[in-house]
Amino acid sequence: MAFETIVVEIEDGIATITLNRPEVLNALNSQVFNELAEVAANLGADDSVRAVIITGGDKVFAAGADIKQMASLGAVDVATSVRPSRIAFDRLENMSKPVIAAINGYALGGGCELTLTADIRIAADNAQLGLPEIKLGILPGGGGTQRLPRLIGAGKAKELIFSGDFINAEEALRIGLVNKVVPADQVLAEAKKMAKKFASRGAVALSLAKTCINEGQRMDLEMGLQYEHKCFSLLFATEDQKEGMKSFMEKRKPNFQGK
Ligand code: CO8
Repeated sequence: MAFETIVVEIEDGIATITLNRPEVLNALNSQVFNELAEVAANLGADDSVRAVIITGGDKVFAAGADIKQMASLGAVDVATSVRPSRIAFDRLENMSKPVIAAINGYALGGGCELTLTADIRIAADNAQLGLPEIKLGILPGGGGTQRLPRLIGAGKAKELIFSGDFINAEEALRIGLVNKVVPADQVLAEAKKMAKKFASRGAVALSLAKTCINEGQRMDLEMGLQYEHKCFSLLFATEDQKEGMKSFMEKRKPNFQGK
């Protein structure tokens, strides 16, 4: 997979997508979104890929959408143009495998919103996260007003969005915006360790668990419980369920095949 604004590496079933516009702190322009949308489709369809990591490298995750590209747009341009960011973000969020954001340095605006499409966020102790769009006279239009309150609650989300303030990794951990904070030089290693653990689990069960959680957030409790019950029942048609329970009774590790 050859791209210009991202680098994609696959090793032992774990794909790592690295944003690659260091000269502008990985600002996300339409080319980045198009490439992310394409790679998300490719990796989503590749059964040999069991988990995906998205990172900006060891200095910065992403300082937001590309302000220079947005500055001259009119309302009609924004409203009517195909939203490659929406396609990219939806595909990443709905990928049937775990996605982990490994965050070093700034994750701001669209960069922070990109991390919200991931299932798990691991931050460096030097990370700074925030949604500073308000200071540019706009709002977080990459899902920030929707995904952030669902993750951390409306009150904290409003504080971050109304102020535009950055918060450090420790505060991000405290409010549940990130799952884990580690020293800056260990972020990618920690993400790979977690990805490897997820990849060792039953892929169908993990994928359905992700779907239950994601779809459940769009349903009321009763619908969500019914949906969960259908997914739970379905898993009893898989070889992984037979293997998982057999291995327990035989006191050995399961050997899941993802089917
Ligand atoms: N867009 C374009 N260029 C950027 C961006 C950006 N978001 N951020 C940094 N750059 C560029 C700078 O212009 C600079 O380039 P140059 O050397 O040519 O002047 C280079 O990157 C280095 O940046 P700084 O010199 O500013 O570096 P500092 O270390 O002094 O400051 C900061 C780092 C604090 C991160 C600062 O660069 C900054 O405030 N950046 C903008 C942060 C921001 O406001 N982000 C939100 C953008 S709007 C947005 O994301 C909307 C998303 C919703 C719609 C899109 C869907 C996803």
